[in-house]
Amino acid sequence: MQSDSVQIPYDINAIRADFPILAEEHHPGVPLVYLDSGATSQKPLTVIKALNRYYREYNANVHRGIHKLSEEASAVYEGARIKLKKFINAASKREVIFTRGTTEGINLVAQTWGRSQLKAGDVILSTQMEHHANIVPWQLIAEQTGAAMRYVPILPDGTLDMEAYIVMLHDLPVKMVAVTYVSNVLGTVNPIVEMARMAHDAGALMLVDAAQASPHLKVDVQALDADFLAFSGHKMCGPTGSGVLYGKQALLNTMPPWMGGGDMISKVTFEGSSWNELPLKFEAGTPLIAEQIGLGYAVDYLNAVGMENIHAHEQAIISYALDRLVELPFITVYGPTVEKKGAVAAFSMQGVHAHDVAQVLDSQGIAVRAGHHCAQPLHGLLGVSATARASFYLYNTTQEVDALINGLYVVKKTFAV
Ligand code: C6P
Repeated sequence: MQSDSVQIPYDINAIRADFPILAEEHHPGVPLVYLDSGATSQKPLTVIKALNRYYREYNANVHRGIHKLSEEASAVYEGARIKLKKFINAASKREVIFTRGTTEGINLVAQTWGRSQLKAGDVILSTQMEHHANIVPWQLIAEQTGAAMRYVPILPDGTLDMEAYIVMLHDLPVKMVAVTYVSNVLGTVNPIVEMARMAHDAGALMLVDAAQASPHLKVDVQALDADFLAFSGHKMCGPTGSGVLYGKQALLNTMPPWMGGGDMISKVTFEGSSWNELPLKFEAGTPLIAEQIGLGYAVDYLNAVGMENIHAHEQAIISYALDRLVELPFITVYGPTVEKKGAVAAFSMQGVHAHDVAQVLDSQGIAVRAGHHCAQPLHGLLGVSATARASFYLYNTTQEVDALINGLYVVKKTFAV
């Protein structure tokens, strides 16, 4: 199949022009084919300019000064929070806690909700397809509280074993279900609405790792009925160091703070302290001001393109990529078929290590990720120590998929396999 058979529902050239790095050469004379947005996305000019404008025109600390600069910085920073609230359809801006990203958000819940609620014998139920960020924070708190970790198995097609999930919820004293919305390796899109309903029926809470969902899908926390949901700004056109933890207000109110310091307090004496209102109770110290402001601009950008359009475009790209990859008998692609998959294709090549695949692709201007993608237990189940991964975003084209396929033939020839 050739690339012109796919209809792109929006002006891909105009979108690509918004991302200056895409016009750069990767090596002299070799254009960049960026297929690593799962690791971090590229940034549109509006976000780059927003960072520049903050530092040039109104750089000041927030929530502190009464001078004009600080008031302006505070207003734009809090304005970003409102944009994020709308983006995920939270009921209140108090439910939007700014974090450095998904990892910090999950650690926050583990160390505050977990520390105050878990006890010996309780079960934290995660899955076999999680990123380390949704395993290790729970292992740490399990060790500290005596709670136990269990993992919902995956089926051979790379989807969750929902029957096993139901049995585990029924048989085990599960207090928290910690699940990824979209797997960063398999691309599996999990049925979060159904899983949250089942978790709640069993008396458990649900935390959703939305790191690979918020850039690509319309995330509606009220429709999902997630108790907590964490994501990273840098994967959705925003700056590194930006991100959000969403939590239901009633839960956040009962949780003790995590980090202590400035901004998170109401009153401090030598004898003790009391806490600020939400969300500041969980935002100790000077926050990542420019970064969260930049994330607000990223949300404006994604909204302007339209999350539905982005999703449709990516579905066309991943569908085309999967069709082309199966043409290559020396490639194994992991994860479900396109109906249950996000814009991620992790694969291995017979007889060639993933790092070598990535290196030869890189020499042709094609940037993919290679390794365990911070999902070592999953790779253990797949029976490989590493995979190569192409991950797509709103600016990728079918021509870039063709470049990947041609590049893989070059890899095959290079290693004579
Ligand atoms: N995955 C990848 O290449 P941070 O690092 O906090 O922004 O995001 C962590 C994280 C959590 N969950 C999932 C599903 C993820 O994919 C990631 C980040 C990147 O796959 C970097 S390891």
